[in-house]
Amino acid sequence: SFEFNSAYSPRVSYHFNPKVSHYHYGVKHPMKPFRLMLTDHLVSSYGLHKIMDLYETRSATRDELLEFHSEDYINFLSKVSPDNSNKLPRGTLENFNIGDDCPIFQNLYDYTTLYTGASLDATRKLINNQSDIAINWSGGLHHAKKNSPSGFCYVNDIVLSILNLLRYHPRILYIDIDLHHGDGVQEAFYTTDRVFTLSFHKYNGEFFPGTGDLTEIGCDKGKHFALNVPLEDGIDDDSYINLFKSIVDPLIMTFKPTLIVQQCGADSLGHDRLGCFNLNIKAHGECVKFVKSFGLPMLVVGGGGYTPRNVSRLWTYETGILNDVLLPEDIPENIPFRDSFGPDYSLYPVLDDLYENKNSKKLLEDIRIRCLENIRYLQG
Ligand code: ZL4
Ligand code: CA
Ligand code: ZN
Repeated sequence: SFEFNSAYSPRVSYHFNPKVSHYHYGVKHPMKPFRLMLTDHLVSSYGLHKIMDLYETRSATRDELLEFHSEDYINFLSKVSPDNSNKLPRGTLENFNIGDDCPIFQNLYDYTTLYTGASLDATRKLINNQSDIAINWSGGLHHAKKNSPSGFCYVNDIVLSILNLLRYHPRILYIDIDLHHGDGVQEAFYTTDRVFTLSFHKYNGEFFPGTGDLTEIGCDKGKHFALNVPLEDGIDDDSYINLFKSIVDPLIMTFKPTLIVQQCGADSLGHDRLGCFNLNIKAHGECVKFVKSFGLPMLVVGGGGYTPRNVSRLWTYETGILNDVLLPEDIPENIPFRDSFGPDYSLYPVLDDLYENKNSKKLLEDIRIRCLENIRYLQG
């Protein structure tokens, strides 16, 4: 049902546990784990599951979470429930940043260990050199901190994966194309020169999480090993792709990572419920294709994305890209929930007609120049 693009195909593994899609943050909460089920159905209806190594993933263990998170916080996460949360000592929920963004829901701890287990399984395949590219669309929860959840993220599966990869890889590049700043990952590796963190995001000092200015470049040994690309509303396909390539290319050539972790948050698409960018699915995918073209091992994770039908379209399209196959535009007939993809039934409907592009040519050029200056420091 699809054409292969090239003779060489990387060994791709796909890590998923369908259980992860059955958890609920709350009826009106924008984060819908159900989007992961929709993605999995679309991936398999395109036949992609036949050309990848598929793994039904395990749950992460408590000890694995403790490699980054504090014991107090993990004890709290594993014991708290909607039934006992009102009986905790005063201030406990506030202390752990529990609220509208990060609510206590039924079996919360099991949810966190499931998406984290999938990232750690994917990481293990890369470490054992049994995959060139390992995918976990249920991961990518980049805001979680050592002591607390933040922005819909409870456990930082990315930080935990990178900590494991660092045992075998001297230099890891982290690239985050979620609409939001990858603050949790940046913070965890802010003082090391072995992990370079790069995030593209909406930034005005107010927009969540409030960090990600160009001036945040790392400190101590990690100085110049963090880079932020703050953008205004409405950025379009060409501006984003050009900026992305003109930063990522010299960065890879200079930093020379031995592995790349890419967070592919889908809230940078146009028409996202929480979004303000104008990206089409093909443009987002072009950034993944470009990173892949360097031929380095990759851990690919999901992240944000609040219009479930477009999240599943995007991650299916990107699963195709990572397997070097071009998927036909028409959504296959045999898929459950096919109605979600109407009336166009296209894998990449037009999403770019919504917001005015507030990123002037001059602004983008200034950002590019300042980013390239930062990258030049790496040569020492
Ligand atoms: C909601 O409707 O900007 C949560 C969150 C819950 C349901 C019922 C409660 C209604 C939008 C968001 C009141 C909600 C008030 N419900 C939420 C400063 C804020 C304090 C909380 O993609 N209010 C906080 C987090 C961001 C803030 C974005 C992105 C994650 C990721 C990786 C995290 N928090 C203002 C908002 C709703 C809700 C509606 C919401 N929260 C939108 N943006 C935020 O980077 C996965
Ligand atoms: Ca980002
Ligand atoms: Zn986001």
